[in-house]
Amino acid sequence: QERYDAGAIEQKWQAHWEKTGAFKAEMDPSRPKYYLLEMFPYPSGRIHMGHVRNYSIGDVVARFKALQGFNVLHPMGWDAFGMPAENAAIQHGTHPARWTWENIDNMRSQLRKMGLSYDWSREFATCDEEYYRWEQLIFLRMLERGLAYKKSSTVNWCPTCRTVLANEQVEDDCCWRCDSEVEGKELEQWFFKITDYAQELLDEIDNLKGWPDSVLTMQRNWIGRSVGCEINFPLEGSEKSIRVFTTRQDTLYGATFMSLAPEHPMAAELVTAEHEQEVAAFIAKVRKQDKNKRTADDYEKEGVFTGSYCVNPVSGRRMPVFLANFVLMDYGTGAVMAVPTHDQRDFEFARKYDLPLVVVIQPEGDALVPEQMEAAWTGSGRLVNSDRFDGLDNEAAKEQIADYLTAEGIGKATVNFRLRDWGVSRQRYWGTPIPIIYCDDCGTVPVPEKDLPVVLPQDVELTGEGGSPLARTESFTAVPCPQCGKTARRETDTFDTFVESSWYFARYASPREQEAPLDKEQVKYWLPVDQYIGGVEHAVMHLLYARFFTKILRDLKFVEGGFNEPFTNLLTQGMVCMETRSCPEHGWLYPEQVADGKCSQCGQPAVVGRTEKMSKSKMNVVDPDHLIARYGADTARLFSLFAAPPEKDLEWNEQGVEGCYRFLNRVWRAVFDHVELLRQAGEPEDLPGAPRDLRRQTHRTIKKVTEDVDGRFHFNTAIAAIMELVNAIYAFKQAQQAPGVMKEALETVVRLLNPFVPHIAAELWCCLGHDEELNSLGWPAWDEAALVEEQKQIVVQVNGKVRGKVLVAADADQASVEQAALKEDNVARFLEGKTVRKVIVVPGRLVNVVAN
Ligand code: ANZ
Ligand code: ZN
Repeated sequence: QERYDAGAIEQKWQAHWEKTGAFKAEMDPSRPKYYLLEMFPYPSGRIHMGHVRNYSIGDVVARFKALQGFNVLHPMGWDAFGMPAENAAIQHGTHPARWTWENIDNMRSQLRKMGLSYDWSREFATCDEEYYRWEQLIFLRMLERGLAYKKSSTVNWCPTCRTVLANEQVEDDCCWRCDSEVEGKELEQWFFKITDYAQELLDEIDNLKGWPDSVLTMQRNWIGRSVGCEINFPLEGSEKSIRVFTTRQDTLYGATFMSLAPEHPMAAELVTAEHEQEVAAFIAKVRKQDKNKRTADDYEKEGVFTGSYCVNPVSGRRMPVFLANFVLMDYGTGAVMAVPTHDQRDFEFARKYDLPLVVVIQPEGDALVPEQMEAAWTGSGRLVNSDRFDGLDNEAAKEQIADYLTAEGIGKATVNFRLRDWGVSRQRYWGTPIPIIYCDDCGTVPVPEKDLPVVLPQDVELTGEGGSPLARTESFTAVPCPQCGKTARRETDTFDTFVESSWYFARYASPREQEAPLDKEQVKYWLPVDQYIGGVEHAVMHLLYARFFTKILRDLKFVEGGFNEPFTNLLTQGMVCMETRSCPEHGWLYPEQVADGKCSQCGQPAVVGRTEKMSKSKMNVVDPDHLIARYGADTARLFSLFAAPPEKDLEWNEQGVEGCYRFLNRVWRAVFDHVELLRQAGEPEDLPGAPRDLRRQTHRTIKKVTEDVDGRFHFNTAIAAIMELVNAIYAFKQAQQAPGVMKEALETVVRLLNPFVPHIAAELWCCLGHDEELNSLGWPAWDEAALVEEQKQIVVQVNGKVRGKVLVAADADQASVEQAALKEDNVARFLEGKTVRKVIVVPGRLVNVVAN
């Protein structure tokens, strides 16, 4: 008998699949397609258990769908631009390109060892010129349509390093390299007009039935539609007015002061000479505060009086104009009418600066008294102190006041979105060059399409100082102006890497297309992605940008045929977690640094800490390579699928892995123990008792696994059912009498295991004497008839009246049915003292006892 040698089997089948092009996808309009995609990895160096889990999940679905007869597209590639490559270059002196390609080679070979059913012929990396050139084209077309534009915006600036920092490079408001305090700096940057699509992106969320609700909610909140009014407040002693955005126009009569963002363009002209110094100091202070923190509820609310006043347009009240740190310039109009009685931030602000409170919403019960309020009343109520609107319910008042403002020309109803345009400029080297040229005479000139791609130069000097190395690379920046021919300068910013990941899924349909970003025919056939799988950390940005780009591609006519939303179904898988362990002397410990619960360096007991997401920083990681070398890819796959449902966190444990390995060995032995017998066996015999029971379990397992996997991803329960079937096979003692039943059961195990552990399944199939490949066989179907319970319920009547029910074997003969009926407790009671004259048996249904 052969031993289960995972390594040898896996190599053999991986080579076989590669040679036969087993997973190569070809457009075939006669067959239904299924496009399965896992979020492509960033080539950071090595794959980790999170990848193993993500790709194992995807691979089950891809293989299952293929077995079901779908024409499956399952591609893989690399999200290859980004900062880590640049950082590695600065720290270790390797070129980002070299670092990236080496990592890709590494990770590709790691992934290959997992036996994933990818169509590798479609592989690409986003740093391929052949990919990003099309991104540059899309950008130029967006520019033509006004969907890309340039405006000034604030970036993180390190005054010491004299460089722009990405958000990830700012730690506690300080530069990650030199620790000096980061400043905001205004720079001209490129933006994509995603706000044009805000309403559509919001509306179509309702159609994304195959997405988790939590993700949809996050997208809704991110888009953040608010319905309210814009209202003009005339400035005292001026023709001008300040415009505010409010969702609470019902509180308008309670507005007692005005709060502007410190960045508000009118701020300067509003400041009176007397307040100039104080205001300047305040603006400088706020500039250093983090925008995201400034608006948080628990952030200290601060402001400064400008010296100017405006007028409440309905109450006529004189309102002092303040600058306040919690008002942001890039939301609404950058100005807030402050209603301290009904807005908590305004309340705190008013208490701090001693500003007046006027109650305008009166809740049911005790009347609010401004002097006694401890917090703003933000609930509902009836209007008071509001002139003609007094007594109205505040929801009704919102509408009526909006109408009134429109009629009086004071304001109007508006909708406001939280979503901002997408800033895509990055002052980085390792990214897609933005195809723009600046000419002193002609201004901003797009690179002509015929001159694409603008290739990212390789010979740059990466020092990490003084901004983007592209800006210092003369051979790149100096370029003749396409319009006048005079020497001009190239744009040296590159795109945010989220741009590449916003359309890669479409490029997989025609990855080698030479004439356009996408081949329309291919896209029409393959897209949308039927099932997308990835981490929930991408719930907002990546998924929203991908949805936005799909609409851009549609509107720019790069695709046709109603391709409108990129991902029909979305599965967000949980994290892979593991216990952390540390030594009082040596800090965090890798699992292999702990032996018998002790630190292997000093022998002190290792302290078991919290179970957390696997991460190198806490050393609670398992290297997939080691795992595969020790147990094989099939065990690694099986464990990541069996240990938890995909959307839940998975806790790593060695015993679980061992258990999966033992199970595969058990399957292996079950086959080899019977291999001779099975080669001769024929169709399953129809024998009562144990053979029929095993048959029934076989078909029930097919049904359960099919239903658990198909669209539900309950892999853990599916695998558990297969394990039970294997137990039943071991318990079956009639293999000699019913070899056909045994054969059916064992072959079913192999076929059901195929999507989960494809190597061992293929090998066992072969060993069972089949020439035909397992993958060409299709997914097994269950036989309804075989599912039927062996026992049947029979109704028992005495003289035509129902007196009881009995369970009998479905194929029981008349005599035994009759006996069982007469013995039934209740029936027996009715027959007491009577003589049975006749027993009529209607097979499978009913027994009538005639007695008197
Ligand atoms: C007056 C008012 C009274 C407000 C009241 C609320 C309660 P959402 O729902 O998020 O859209 N606001 C408007 N622009 C702002 C800005 N640039 N920075 C900070 N806050 C701003 O919130 C809309 C509310 O947020 C607006 O309604 C405004 O305060 C504030 F009892 O106006 B409200
Ligand atoms: Zn610095």
